[in-house]
Amino acid sequence: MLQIGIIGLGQSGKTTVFNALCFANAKVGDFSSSKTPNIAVIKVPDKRLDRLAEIFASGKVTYPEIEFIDIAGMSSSRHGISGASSDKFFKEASYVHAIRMAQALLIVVRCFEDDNIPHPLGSVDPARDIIELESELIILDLIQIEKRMEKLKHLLKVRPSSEYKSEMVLMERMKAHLEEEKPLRELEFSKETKNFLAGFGFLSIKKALYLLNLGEKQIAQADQLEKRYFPQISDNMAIASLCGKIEMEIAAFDESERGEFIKELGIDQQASVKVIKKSFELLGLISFLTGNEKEVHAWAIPKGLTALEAAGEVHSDIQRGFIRAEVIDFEQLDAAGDWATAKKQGNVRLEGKDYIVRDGDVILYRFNV
Ligand SMILES: Nc1nc2c(ncn2[C@@H]2O[C@H](COP(=O)(O)OP(=O)(O)OP(=O)(O)O)[C@@H](O)[C@H]2O)c(=O)[nH]1
Ligand SMILES: [Mg+2]
Repeated sequence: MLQIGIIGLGQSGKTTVFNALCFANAKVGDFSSSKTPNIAVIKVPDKRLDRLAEIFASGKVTYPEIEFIDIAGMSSSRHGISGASSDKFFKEASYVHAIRMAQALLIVVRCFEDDNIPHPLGSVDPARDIIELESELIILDLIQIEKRMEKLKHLLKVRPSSEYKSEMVLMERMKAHLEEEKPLRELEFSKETKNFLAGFGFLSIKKALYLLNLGEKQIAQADQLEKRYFPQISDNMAIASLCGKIEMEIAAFDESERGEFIKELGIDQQASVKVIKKSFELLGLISFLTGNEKEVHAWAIPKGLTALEAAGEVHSDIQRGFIRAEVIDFEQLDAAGDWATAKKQGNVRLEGKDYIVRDGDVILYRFNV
C-alpha cells in the first residue's frame, strides 16, 4: 500500500493534520508526544467509481487507499538544532524509522500564531523552519550514505566487484549533492537505480508535499503565503495549505453534517480532500477501474505501467494468464450507460500486453490459467 509519512517540527500541527486527513482522533497538544506513531488508512475519493457501481449494479465499491503515518516532532523540537547530531541513533530508532519505507513525506510547517503554543525554535518563522527541516533530512541521509560507503570500501577490499564499484560511484554522487545542502529528490536517477535505492529508505529522496498549517485568519491569504515561502517549486515536490484546527473540526462532524458546516464557514471545499488529491498527483499516480456485478474497484498505479503490469495489481493469475484487455474510457462508458451498449457503439478496444494504461481506463481482463 502507498504510505505517506507526516513529519515536521514539534507542535507544528502534525497530529492535528493527521486527524483531519484520516478522520481520526489522536491526542494533540502538550501530552501527545508519544513515540509510537499514529497510523491510519484513508480512501482516495473518486466519483467515477461511484458511477461505475451504478453501471455494473455492483454491491461493493473499493477505493484506492493511502496510509498516513504520524510521528512525533523531529529533533529540533526537543534538543535544539545543536543537540540534533548528538543523539542520532536514538532519534533514528524511535522517530524516523517508521517512515523510512514511506513513498512520500507530508511536511507540516507551522504558520499559525498562538502564544499558548510555544514554538521549539522560539518564534513562528516558516521560512526558517523549511530550511531547518530540509537540512535535517539531508543530514540523516548523509549519515546513512557515509555508513554505506564505509561498508562498501571494506567490501571492495575483500570481495571486489563491478556492482560494488558502481554503487560506490552512485553513493559518491549522492553525497556530493547532499553536501551542497540539496535534497536527493532533485537528482535524476534511472528506473533501475531508483528501485535499487528504494531499499535504503533515504528521506530527502522521497517526494515531498509541503503543507502550510495556517491560522484561522490566514486562510484567505493561502495563495500568497504559498508563493512567499515557495517562490519556486523544484522537482518531486508540491505545496498545499490548510488550517489544521478547522479541518480537524470538520472531520469530527458526521459525513451528513459536514457539508452544512463547511458552507457555514464559507469554505468551498474541505481542504483535506485537496491534500489527498495533491498527494496522489505528486506520487505520479493514476487510477484505472475494473468492475463487475460483484465489485467495482479503482486501482492506483504509477503512470506508465503496461496492461500486463497493471494486471498484476489486480491478481497474479490475471497477469500470468493474460490474453488481452478490453478497454474503454470511463467517459465513454458513462455516456453509453452499460458495457454491452458501449461495445455495440464500437468504443471498447482490444489491447495487448504492452498497452500503456491511462487514467480513467475501465479494463476488463481476459485471461486463462
Ligand atoms: N491556533 C491553531 N492551533 C493549532 C493549529 N493546528 C494545531 N494547533 C495546535 O497546536 C498544538 C500542537 O498540535 P499537534 O497536532 O499536537 O502538533 P504535533 O506537530 O503533532 O506535535 P508533536 O507530535 O508533539 O510534535 C495543539 O494544541 C493544536 O491544537 C492551527 O491551525 N491553529
Ligand atoms: Mg503529534
